[in-house]
Amino acid sequence: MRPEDIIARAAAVLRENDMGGWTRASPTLYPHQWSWDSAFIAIGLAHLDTGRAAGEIRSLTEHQWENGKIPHIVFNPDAPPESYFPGPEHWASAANAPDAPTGPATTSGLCQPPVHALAALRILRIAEARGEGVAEARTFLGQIYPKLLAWHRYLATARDPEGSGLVTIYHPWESGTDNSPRWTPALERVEVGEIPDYERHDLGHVDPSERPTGYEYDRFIWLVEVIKETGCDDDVLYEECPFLAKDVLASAILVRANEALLEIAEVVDAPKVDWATLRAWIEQGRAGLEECWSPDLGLCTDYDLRAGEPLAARTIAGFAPLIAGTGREDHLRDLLRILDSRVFTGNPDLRWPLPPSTSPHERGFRPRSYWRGPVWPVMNWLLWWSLQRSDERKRAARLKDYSLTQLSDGRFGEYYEPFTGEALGSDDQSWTAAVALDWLAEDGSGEEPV
Ligand code: 9WN
Repeated sequence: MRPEDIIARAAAVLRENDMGGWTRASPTLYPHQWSWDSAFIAIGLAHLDTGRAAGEIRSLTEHQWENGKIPHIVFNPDAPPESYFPGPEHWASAANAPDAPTGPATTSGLCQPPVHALAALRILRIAEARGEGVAEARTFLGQIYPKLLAWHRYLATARDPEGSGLVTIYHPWESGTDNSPRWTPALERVEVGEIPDYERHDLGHVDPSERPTGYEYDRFIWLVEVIKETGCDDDVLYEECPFLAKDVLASAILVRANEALLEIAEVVDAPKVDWATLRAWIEQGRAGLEECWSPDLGLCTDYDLRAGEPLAARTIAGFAPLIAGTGREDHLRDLLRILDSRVFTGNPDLRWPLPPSTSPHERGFRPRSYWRGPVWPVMNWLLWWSLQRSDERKRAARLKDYSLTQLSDGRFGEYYEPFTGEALGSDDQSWTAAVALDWLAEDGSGEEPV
């Protein structure tokens, strides 16, 4: 496929998944609105229509919880009950949680990594680069700013009562990298109680070898039961949730999101006290990530708060300091060395030198299984964006070029087998189409100066 054909197909995928003001994550497997998907989708949409991109974020934040949480799923009231599990009926009891929003649409009680402020700022920058819709984009930022500030405040307080600068999660779904070996030891420590009978609709859409196992799903569903039982109460979950972990990838994204929000604060002329708060959160986030450095792996590692020990695994999340654009010079050098090495993109058996979600050198590596090995275009985008910002332009360009080669099959797969390049999971995945649009944008917005 030529670049212009990729652009046309990607735009068609987003059109097809447009549910009228918000975008489903994919046509069959994921018929609802997912939080971090929407942020990436907005970045892609901005190249087609900045107003529609703003609408994507706006519609998501209409379902923000009273405590500031942006829910991980906003359920599509028109999706049939058998389309996704756990769906709105399953989460319905969480709708009675004191902080849950009122209104017809139900949400899940979890959250996902906070990419939203990055997307919101990109909408303005893209509008500026195109010379179109700038005033509207500024108005949008004015409206969205307090909501994003409340969201970040929730993460910095309820999800970090220790003031460590690191985001706590109660469920692997909150990390967005669900069955990654990052979480295996913590998940193995979870004792499953009584769970309702359930049917996995995902297995009707995708080959089971590409999805999490039954062992993992039982734990996922048990954790949902525990979380619902507490009314999604953060204080209680801190005491009782059998899975409680510090997530370095979400924390790195939060550092960048706080930087973006600081820029937005300037655009909307927010009170100076907010600027100081945002700066403090950025510093705290950087310091927290520094604490998670593993000299043995040359990567950053998550932390299991329940067991009181680091979760050592060679996964894409280990590049968190690079994503946050922070850390000691020697650590950043180590990260780049590991990225280029056989542990990640230098593995000679790879179809393209693109980072597998889990290193082929890791014990839990499975080349077809979801976050245990496949290459995820959206993660390539995040690394590409971070490399550019760290002035690693050559590496960034290489990552982008190979990613586009991968996507020239026109399937817009959710993830790809690292050795064969086969598209896996869902086809026509919205965020894959969105990042392709951003990579191929000719308005110069992707090359914004650091
Ligand atoms: C559970 C929608 C989402 C992504 C996640 C990805 C996957 C859901 C699932 O799909 O998770 O939230 O059912 O597997 O892991 O990152 O946001 O694309």
